[in-house]
Amino acid sequence: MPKALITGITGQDGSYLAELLISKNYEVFGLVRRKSQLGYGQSEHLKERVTFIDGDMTDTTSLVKAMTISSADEVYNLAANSFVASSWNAPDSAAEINAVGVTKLLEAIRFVKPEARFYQASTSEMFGLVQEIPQKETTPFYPRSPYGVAKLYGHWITKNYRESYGIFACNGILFNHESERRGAEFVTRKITLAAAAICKGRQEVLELGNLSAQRDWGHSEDYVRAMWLMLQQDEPDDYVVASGEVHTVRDFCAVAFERAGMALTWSGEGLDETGTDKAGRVRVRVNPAFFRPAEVDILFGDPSKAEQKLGWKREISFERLVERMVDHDLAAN
Ligand code: NAP
Ligand code: F7E
Repeated sequence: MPKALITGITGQDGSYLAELLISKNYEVFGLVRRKSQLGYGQSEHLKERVTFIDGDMTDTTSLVKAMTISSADEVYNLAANSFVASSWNAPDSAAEINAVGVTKLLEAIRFVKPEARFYQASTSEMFGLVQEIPQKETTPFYPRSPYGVAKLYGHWITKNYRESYGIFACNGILFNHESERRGAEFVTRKITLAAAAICKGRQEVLELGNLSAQRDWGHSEDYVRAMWLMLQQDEPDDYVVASGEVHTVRDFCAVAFERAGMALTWSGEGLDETGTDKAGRVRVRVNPAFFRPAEVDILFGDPSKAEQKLGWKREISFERLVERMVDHDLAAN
């Protein structure tokens, strides 16, 4: 029975990856940090099937212990402060968890089980102020947030441990992926939760920042499959994982509100732009408080390498992603 250690198991991707590995008969271990409230986040339903290990990405000893206890054949490093906007509020912490934490985990692997295979959750945010459209593995990086800068360090240290010590280490450069388990602060879930709440009469209006930001959105269930595939290859490598389609935040709102039974009409420009329902009520408006100090205007990935070399293909379309999220939030509220 192969053994896998997942950091970030309480988050969106960690929970879907744990389900995938359990379905493939892995023994799954998950690193969990202490919080003021007990619980396993998005993996609560897996608590009988996962062995949870206390630890923290900022604490080397706990990572060495996690490697020793699990003796993992595959290590998936999904732990991060993953909310870009908050990385300006806590930049040191972004660096400690998302950057130096990767080195700590690689060192733990090197000392405890250097033959273990390692997956690093790299990100399209490293492309930031994009130098090429669409972005692929060879596109130069230009991160635009403390989050993106920290992740770029994590990306390069992963490559460096591959080249320095021969560790089977892969970077998955994943573009935005969402789901019914997405954190409520990310724009997609903020929209689907609001569409559901407005539909049920519990909220009047949704306030957003940059409606023109463009993202390449897929479903987490599809993307965790790519993570696993990377660690099953003969050689370690880095891959872009993306849908190959781009949509604006405005488009996402339009599809979500339509699904919730409220088609929107858009009018105005910039800070005055609004989305209005059939009865003329403003349902979406812009609030400058949600703009970022430096924006990433467009992320648009080319997944050709992952498709050709890994045989990966996304199965859940953009429209289906939005429908699933809205339907879930309508049913839950
Ligand atoms: P998420 O839902 O925010 O989950 C992040 C996980 O990291 C949580 O389990 C969190 O634990 C854990 N974590 C944070 N700080 C930690 C620490 N100091 N020690 C141990 N664990 C810690 O994120 P996600 O969407 O699943 O993303 C997974 C990974 O992929 C992240 O590294 C993210 O940066 C990266 N990524 C995500 C996307 C995307 O679109 N989703 C795209 C590219 C890359 P708590 O529950 O204790 O907070
Ligand atoms: O923002 C704009 C915002 O916070 C998307 C993380 O998983 O993907 C994610 O990072 C866009 C941005 O995700 C609001 O300005 C407008 O342009 O959902 P988001 P993100 O920043 O793209 C990457 C690949 C990761 O690696 C990250 O971990 O939407 N936007 N209005 C807004 N965003 C938010 N959150 N809230 C708004 O009101």
